[in-house]
Amino acid sequence: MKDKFVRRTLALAIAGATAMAMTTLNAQAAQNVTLGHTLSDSSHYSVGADAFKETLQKLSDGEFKVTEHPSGALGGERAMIEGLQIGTVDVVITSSGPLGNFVPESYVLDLPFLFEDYEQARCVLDGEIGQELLAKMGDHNLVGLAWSENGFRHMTNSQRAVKTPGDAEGLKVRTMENKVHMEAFEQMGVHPTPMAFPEVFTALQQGTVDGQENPITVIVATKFWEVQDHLSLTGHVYSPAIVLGSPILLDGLSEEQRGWFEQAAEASAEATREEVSRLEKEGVDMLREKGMTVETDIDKAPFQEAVKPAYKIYTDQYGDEMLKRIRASDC
Ligand code: EAX
Repeated sequence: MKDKFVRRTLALAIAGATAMAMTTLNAQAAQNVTLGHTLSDSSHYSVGADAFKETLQKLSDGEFKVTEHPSGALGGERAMIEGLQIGTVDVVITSSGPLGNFVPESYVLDLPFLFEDYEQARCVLDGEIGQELLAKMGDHNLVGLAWSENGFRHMTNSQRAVKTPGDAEGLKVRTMENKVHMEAFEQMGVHPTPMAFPEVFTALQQGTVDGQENPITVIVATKFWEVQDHLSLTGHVYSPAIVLGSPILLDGLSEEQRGWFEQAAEASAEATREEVSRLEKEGVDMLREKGMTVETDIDKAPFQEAVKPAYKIYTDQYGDEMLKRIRASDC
């Protein structure tokens, strides 16, 4: 009798322990993927993060679980790219802003007035040139998963309406930590102040800088209307975004698993581009409603002329091969 009781208790205990072990195993099987970006959870990057998450979780049948960290919770874009290299972050959606510091080949994309419209930019990035640049990330301890999108950048400031480079002269403008952008703005006569994105809102609020430049998407998602009165649709540069992965995570995966990450990044880029296109249409009206004055009728020629020396500075340092190929492409 006593024996039977002991045996039953033992059997129950073993069953319980096995169930617990199985639960732990299952929990371990879902590997967490940390995804970071600088924009709010209502932004086009967040739409892209959702698509990444859904696609990866679905393709891997729950083997990977994605946690999104928006609003610069993991730091600015430069810090997050460093995080990918040392493995503290797994996936980052970032503008090309600080990318050239790590992968100089990407600077060509930051040249002002390089692309005429969204169609051309997307076509180049999706084609041979874009794919080649994506593969280059691998030479710099990063994994290029897909080109996504931030949008054409426009200038905002708290001081005055800007219609010509002359109007912008003397303004203190926050730029990304990107030397091609900084040189271009310097040529325009503004005082470029490089700064990580998470610091920008406060810098504008406190008047450390007069203005900044970003696509409609970012101006909307960051509520810059609260600290900026004037918007000029200068469209001075196309701002690509990229979905980057950490080699520390991705190099350890099977080919199949890596394929899931690539497909998730492509789904992310597609969803983001759709959101950019939508906001490009609706965002300007919304910013007007929020009280910004919007200069839509900008003659781009004098801006283009003003930033020309940036091309020479770029080609002197990096050559003109890539630039020529982009210009000669069918896009
Ligand atoms: O990637 O730094 C910037 O202005 C970027 O456009 C922003 O972080 C979104």
